[in-house]
Amino acid sequence: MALDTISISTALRNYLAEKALSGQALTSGQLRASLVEQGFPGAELREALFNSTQPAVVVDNLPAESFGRQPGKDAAPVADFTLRTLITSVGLEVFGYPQEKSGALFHDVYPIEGAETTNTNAGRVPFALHTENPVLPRAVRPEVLALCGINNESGTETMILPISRLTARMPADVRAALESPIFTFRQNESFEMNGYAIQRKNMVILRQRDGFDEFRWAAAVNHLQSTPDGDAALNWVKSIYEDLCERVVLQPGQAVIFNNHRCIHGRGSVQGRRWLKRAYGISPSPLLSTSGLIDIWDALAQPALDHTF
Ligand SMILES: O=C(O)CCC(=O)C(=O)O
Ligand SMILES: [Fe+2]
Repeated sequence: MALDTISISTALRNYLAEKALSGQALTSGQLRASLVEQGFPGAELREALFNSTQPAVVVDNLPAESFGRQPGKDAAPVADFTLRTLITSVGLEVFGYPQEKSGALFHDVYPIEGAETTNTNAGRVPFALHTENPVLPRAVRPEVLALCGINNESGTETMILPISRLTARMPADVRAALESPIFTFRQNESFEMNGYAIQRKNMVILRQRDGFDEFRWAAAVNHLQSTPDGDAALNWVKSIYEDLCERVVLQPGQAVIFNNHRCIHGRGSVQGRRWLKRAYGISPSPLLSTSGLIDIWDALAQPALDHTF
């Protein structure tokens, strides 16, 4: 089985390329309305992401970023606009955190010198399957992630596993353990918290919501010790997840968008040049500032949020 792919029309691609470079500042509402008018398949994407057991879609025939740009040095306005288009088209807002990448809304993903052997998106060694920002409460975790290819000379695979595929094979005792509040999460290294580190104890990894299984999974190294049953359940997941996942080599003009509560994702090794752009999407919320930021300190201090998942 491969991931579903939606290929947009060439007329739409040309429209997006022109808008991306027009310098026109559109609100989300204006952009959404113009996408509907142009026939962008936002409703189809939304249906897949929120109402199906395969909540990950590859979008093809998007405008490609111009050649010769360098990650970390040059802007990538076409890729940024593509990500904004995808996320806006499904009714969500692009957002970031002041404590991650200085509040950037669009993140450069490429191998960084000195980080080659880290289990992060800046590494070259395989990056284990994970949920994005699992240490944070659900209300401020990305609901969807979108990744857009700029250069993938290294032919690196992005791996995506819909959780329903995992739970369909899961023994009852593993499920019971993953639904027990016995797991600890800690923050990703990409967060800058004045030297503090967030750790969240007594959390479950798996639960049902709105009729779908949701998963909260740190890349292998970020789960601190659990109980023996918990550790056995973690090992069961790790023994099977790579065999079950889908793999896509994102090329220029291709993107993938997926539900971050209902999929885990990761990446193969990076041997040559590679550059993706990444953005997070979330439903409109009072926690979101007008510039699209969610302050982690504020979110963690909110007594009204559900901090249990
Ligand atoms: O590079 C990729 O394909 C995915 C990396 C990743 O997990 C991320 O940037 O969140
Ligand atoms: Fe990730």
